[in-house]
Amino acid sequence: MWKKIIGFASVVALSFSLAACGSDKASSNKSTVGDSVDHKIIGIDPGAGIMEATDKAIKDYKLDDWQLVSGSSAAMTATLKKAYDKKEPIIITGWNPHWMFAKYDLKYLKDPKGVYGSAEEIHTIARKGLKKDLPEAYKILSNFKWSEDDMGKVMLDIQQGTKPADAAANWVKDNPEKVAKWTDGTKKVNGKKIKLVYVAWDSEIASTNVIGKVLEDQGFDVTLTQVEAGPMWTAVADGSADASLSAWLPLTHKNYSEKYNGKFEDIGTSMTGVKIGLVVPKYMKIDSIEDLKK
Ligand code: PBE
Repeated sequence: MWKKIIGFASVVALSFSLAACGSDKASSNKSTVGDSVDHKIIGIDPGAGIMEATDKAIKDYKLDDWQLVSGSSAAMTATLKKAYDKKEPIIITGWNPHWMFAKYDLKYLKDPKGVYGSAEEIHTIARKGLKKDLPEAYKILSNFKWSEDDMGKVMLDIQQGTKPADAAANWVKDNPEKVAKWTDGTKKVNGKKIKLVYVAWDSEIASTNVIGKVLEDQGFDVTLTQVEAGPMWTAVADGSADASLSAWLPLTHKNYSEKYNGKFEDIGTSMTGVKIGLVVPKYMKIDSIEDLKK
């Protein structure tokens, strides 16, 4: 009992000090935006292309005293939620499509130097020889195309607590015409094994689970394996995985695609007009990456 009281007291003390720190940050008495966020940009997994682009942004915009914090997609969105709920300043590495833009009022910081590229696309990459070994799967994977709206539905469903496989099955059930286009002209198979690799980015969790479900319905024995970005490219290049839906090009994964040039096949674009960059809540007064220098 005594211990409990002490524990409780220290929790109270801790939350008082956190609250004090929070209100300090929210007010405008911090002189620069850098000070208001401790010169930190909240990033995701270290292998993500957006992390490399952000390292470059820090160099190119001469943000010398800034630090890119690595973690994961899930940790980043949790940190965003915490700040957003208290209207505190925060700068994150963000991308579209992502459910966070539906849930929060956010904006991209302008990137006058073009560090984050412009017209990014999501590509499907396959191991060499997939066409010969699994022609039906190859065809479905190359036909796979959907919109930001389509992916948004699956992402929101998952975000609201539905298991990724169930969210994918819901979407497949609701969109038979789109699925029919992807499977058009292919025959069902009988338990052929196929392995897809993906990274735990919300956008790729959605696409990989949807195609996984479609392939399963076509008779494939599907394995979805979650890995980091580097190992994902390596697995497709060395043939230990059959394909991945997580290749963002031309800029985001430029280094990976150059490293494995000639060792994989780019077999289709599932979405165009996607985007990466630095993202902040709309309640922040800054508009451009240049503003981080002030
Ligand atoms: N992303 C989502 C990935 C690609 C997909 C933008 C976080 C990246 O930066 O590599």
